[in-house]
Amino acid sequence: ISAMKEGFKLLPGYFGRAQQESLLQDVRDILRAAPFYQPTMPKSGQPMSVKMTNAGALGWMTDKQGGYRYQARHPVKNTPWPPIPDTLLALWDDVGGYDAPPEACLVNWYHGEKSRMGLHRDQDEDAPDAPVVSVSLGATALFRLGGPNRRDKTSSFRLSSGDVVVLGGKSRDFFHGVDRVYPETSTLMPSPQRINLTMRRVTRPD
Ligand code: MD5
Ligand code: FE
Repeated sequence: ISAMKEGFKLLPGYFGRAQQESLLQDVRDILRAAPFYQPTMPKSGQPMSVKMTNAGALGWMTDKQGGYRYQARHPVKNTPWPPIPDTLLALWDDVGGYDAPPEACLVNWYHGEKSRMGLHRDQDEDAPDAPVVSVSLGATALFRLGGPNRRDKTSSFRLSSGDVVVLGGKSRDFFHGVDRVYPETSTLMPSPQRINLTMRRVTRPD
């Protein structure tokens, strides 16, 4: 691992099968209160190939009119997001190394072989010193991590069901994306579905 990737941590198989199933049930509970919605890109209105929902006091969202932002309510139901599951709060405490709790848990649903996420940076948070903690469930994904500039060299690796990624330090600001999900790589959900849970601190703690 290069010095550039300092603060990036991959914890393969952090969650075993039983815990993955329990987390998937937590996601189903989130979906009852906050179903997946179709995010669209700012200005163009282009639909993303990933569907999203959130848990926590704040949820990340995007639409044509409002652009990227955090808000306290589901964009379709206009109800507060459900709470972040205890298992994920415990994960944050275990690996986050940050005093304040996460405020947002974004749920990304890769629901077909065409689902991907283009190279981007996570820059909508006001607590840049806080890490990002993510959990992968279901189909294996090809993940790409670059540097602080879009043109920086990238390295790719696979994220499998149960893997945890912690982005802290400099890597917190690095370009990253998901190039593809591989079919028939997990029996947790019908192929080729992948769910990524990403916890973030959004506001600066007092
Ligand atoms: C995913 N999600 O698998 C990806 C990667 C997102 C997002 O990028 O913004 O929802 S999850 C791992 C991750 C998250 C944030 C930053 C970095 C990796 N990173 O800088 O490498 O759905
Ligand atoms: Fe991201």
